[in-house]
Amino acid sequence: MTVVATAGHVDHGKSSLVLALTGTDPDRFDEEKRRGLTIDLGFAHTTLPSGAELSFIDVPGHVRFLRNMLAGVGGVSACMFVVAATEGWKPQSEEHLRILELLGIDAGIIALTKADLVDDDLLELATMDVADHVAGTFLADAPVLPVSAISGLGLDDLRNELDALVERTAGARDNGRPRLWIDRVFAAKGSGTVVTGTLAGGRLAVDQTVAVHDRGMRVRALQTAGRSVDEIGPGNRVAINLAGVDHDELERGEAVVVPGQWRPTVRVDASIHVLAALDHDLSRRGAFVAYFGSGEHAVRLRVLGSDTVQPGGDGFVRLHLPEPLPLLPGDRFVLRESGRDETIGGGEVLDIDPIVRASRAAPDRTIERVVRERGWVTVDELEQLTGSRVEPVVGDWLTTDAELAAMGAALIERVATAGATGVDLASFDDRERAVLGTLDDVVVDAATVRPADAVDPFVDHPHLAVARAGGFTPPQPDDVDRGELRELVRRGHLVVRDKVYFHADAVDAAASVAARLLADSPTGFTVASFRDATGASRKFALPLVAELDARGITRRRDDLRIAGPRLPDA
Ligand SMILES: Nc1nc2c(ncn2[C@@H]2O[C@H](COP(=O)(O)OP(=O)(O)O)[C@@H](O)[C@H]2O)c(=O)[nH]1
Ligand SMILES: [Mg+2]
Repeated sequence: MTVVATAGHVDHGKSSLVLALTGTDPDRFDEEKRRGLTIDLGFAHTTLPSGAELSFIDVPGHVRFLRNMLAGVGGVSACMFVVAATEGWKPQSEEHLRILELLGIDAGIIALTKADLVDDDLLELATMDVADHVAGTFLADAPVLPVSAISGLGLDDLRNELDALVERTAGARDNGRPRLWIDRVFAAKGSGTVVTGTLAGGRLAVDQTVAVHDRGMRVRALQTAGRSVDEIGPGNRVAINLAGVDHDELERGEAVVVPGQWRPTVRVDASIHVLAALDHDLSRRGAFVAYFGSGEHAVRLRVLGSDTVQPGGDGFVRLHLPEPLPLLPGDRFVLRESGRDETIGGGEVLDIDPIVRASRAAPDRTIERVVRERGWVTVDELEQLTGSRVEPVVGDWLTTDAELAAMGAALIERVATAGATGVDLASFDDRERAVLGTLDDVVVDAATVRPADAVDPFVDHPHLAVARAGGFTPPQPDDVDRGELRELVRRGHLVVRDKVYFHADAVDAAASVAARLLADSPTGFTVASFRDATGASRKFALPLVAELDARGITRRRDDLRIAGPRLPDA
């Protein structure tokens, strides 16, 4: 489905043309029918000759209802621009064209209505008049079709041109991030709250949880073009029946989104183009309203860089919104001055969470800037900020080369200072741990980080397990390389005495045995009683006792061993 908005001066035949093309009168309200005047948005859909589906959003042309016009064109990608051949270009033709341009709408066709009321000469004049006014705009090459909603003149050609328009209008993008700016809210008999809008950015499905602001609700039913559907993709007019919310709790201008995918914001940096026809500069003085999506929001603004932007000029502004909106870079807006009731200009959101002071902000749409300004940002956070998902640099994080190098150096320093004892892994935060994993100069084992050169490569030597299992009676390490055996001893993993290689733990255990024996008989113990206590033969008991003597754990007095200065507690 392609959604097309009408545009053009009041009374030029927009609503009549939509009725003639679709059979649906877009003027929905009694007052509209009575006055013959569109006040609010109207909706109608039709199937084109090719079979393609097209939805119209019919907007009011009267300047007094411009805010409703803005709500209608906020979500469309193409327009049907209407100019009455009888009257030609009028002020609201001009303002609507400017607004469509500011919103970045880039496809459309022009219907020269009321062609039944003018002769060929006038028709030709009107055609030239229109061509003059759209020169240099996105409508410069658009077909101009004389039509009559009354006589039916040109309607078949118009339908074919609408088909061609649908063909050349880019399909809606699916980023897995649906957003529907609400343009109508009502209570439907028997089913409760219904909102309508043009779905963009992703799909919605029945039973899905959605949110407006931070309030959760459930999609109870979905309709498009009058049909019920279980699921609907972007680019369609959609009516959502919502469970869990009352119709008077919602209003036009709010957005239905999926919770957690957005970072609603009250402050954005944006580009701004000021209309050339404006008779004054844009400065912070004035009461402004900004139109985002289908909504109208009173905003405060500050021009970034210089203090003003001249008519016809481009600049940057920081906008302060009264309520958080789920925006992303690339969203377009129109800025009006409410006091003077005039359109100032419009632009594109560049940063939804500006963190640099306004005096120094230089917004653009690059990911690099967002990363640079923050130093560190997770890929999830970046997606909320920019709508783009990119590969992390380290862990879940993105950062600059300089930040990464600085943190790496600081971590190496911190670990080196701790030396071989190392630093508890728990004392590093998420980001530091991710960076530690990339450093060659440090080693992370279970819970400790050590300098790589302080890590003992012999701790896992296979013979250590054999020696430990041997306890007080270890096997001879005949199969171990002599050099390695020397290292194992030098590093304190093995203790050699009288050619027996004990595991260091066995010597500690022997010290405990000695302490126990001396607690029982403080006058001393014999090698025989030590042998009985350890269960080791004399061949092993003698070297063990000799080692204890050498360490000052025991001392020899005749045939007895008595307490030495290093005897542990029993
Ligand atoms: N003769 C003639 N009258 C038209 C045509 N289109 C609209 N009108 C009349 O012009 C008036 C305004 O039309 P409307 O569709 O409400 O204009 P809108 O304000 O642009 O929506 C109505 O009285 C219509 O009947 C047309 O093609 N030919
Ligand atoms: Mg109308």
